[in-house]
Amino acid sequence: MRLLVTGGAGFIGSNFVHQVMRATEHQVVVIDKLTYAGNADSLAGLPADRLRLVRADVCDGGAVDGLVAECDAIVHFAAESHNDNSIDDPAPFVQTNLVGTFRLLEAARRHGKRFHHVSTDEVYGDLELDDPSKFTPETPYNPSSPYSASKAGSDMLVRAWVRTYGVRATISNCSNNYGPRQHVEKFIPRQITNLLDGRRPKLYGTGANTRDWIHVDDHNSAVLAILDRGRIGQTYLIGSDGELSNKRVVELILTEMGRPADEYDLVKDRPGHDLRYAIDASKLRDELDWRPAYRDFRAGLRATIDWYRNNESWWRPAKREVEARYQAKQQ
Ligand code: NAD
Ligand code: TDX
Repeated sequence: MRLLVTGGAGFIGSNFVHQVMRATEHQVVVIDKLTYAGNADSLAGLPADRLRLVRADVCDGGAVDGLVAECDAIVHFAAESHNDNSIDDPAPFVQTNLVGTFRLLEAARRHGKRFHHVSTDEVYGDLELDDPSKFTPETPYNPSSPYSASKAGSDMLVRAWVRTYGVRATISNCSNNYGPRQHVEKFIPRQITNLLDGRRPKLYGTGANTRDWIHVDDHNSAVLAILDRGRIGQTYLIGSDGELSNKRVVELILTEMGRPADEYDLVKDRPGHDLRYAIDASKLRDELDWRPAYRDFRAGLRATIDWYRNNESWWRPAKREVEARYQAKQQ
């Protein structure tokens, strides 16, 4: 197959391309705008005869049309992805996440191509800490931030293009990913690189907010399973039962990096901060027989810490500016 991977120079997209190269014989074209979040180095060393990187904007209808015409299937990762940035300036989120998805859907419709849309569990809003329920594909949409609202809107566009135009699309909504090549603005890489720089980890609010962590390779193996045998028009939730409070994650990072578990700072909370996410992935497991490979968060975290230790040249250029912006917001 010839896959068009949007956002393939970002965190999850680049790990997806690595996995496709390891586990399949597909050809890949990456379309990526290389925003602050994209890094061509994340694709370094992959076989040049199977991979092409095109620097273009998914909102550019002409560029998108030509690339979609040449592929068999589109896997759509490209997005503005950071909640904090969406609170500071929502405009690029509305543009890339809504208009970009619209352009891709129109091209998929014109050329009759298979489309997989990568989305987030944040479209469902949040759960109480003591609520025994988890998100399912039937949970009503209730997004909180400009980021999650723009992703919710993009999911709705996909659903409408399936029903009205018969576009052969699937959607996945995944929980929080961790692993190599994640931007230092995000929670886990920020704390690891803070410690490598001799700074203390920063927890928003009280640190009680809870996320459902999944290794990025497990997210991507699920995307490949859906692309291979998912039912058209269906939504699959991706998660691997990895619920942990932010405070617990910071304590684990500190311990794994040889520091006392209480050496962190509590900083200003995120406005509208979602309390808890939790995924029920039984549809994915039962229908597609998917299973996560990473069952031990602590082992995955250790490997992630090692990756940041060993790849300073990858993350160093972004670190100073990211921390200056957080500091200006007292975060
Ligand atoms: P990321 O910010 O690391 O990467 C996004 C990539 O998209 C970057 O390479 C960037 O250059 C590119 N991009 C941005 N705007 C573009 C545009 N207009 N045209 C072309 N390329 C553009 O994000 P990520 O964490 O890898 O997330 C990828 C996808 O997965 C997103 O759709 C996100 O909503 C979804 N998702 C992320 C998580 C998570 O935990 N990170 C969880 C669930 C779903
Ligand atoms: O320094 C920090 N301290 C802190 O306590 C940062 C950067 C974050 N946090 C908290 C906020 C969240 O509760 O940690 C949690 C995780 O934060 P992020 O890494 O910003 O992720 P989140 O907002 O949960 O969203 C992520 O998962 C869902 C991705 O960024 C989204 O793209 C994805 O859709």
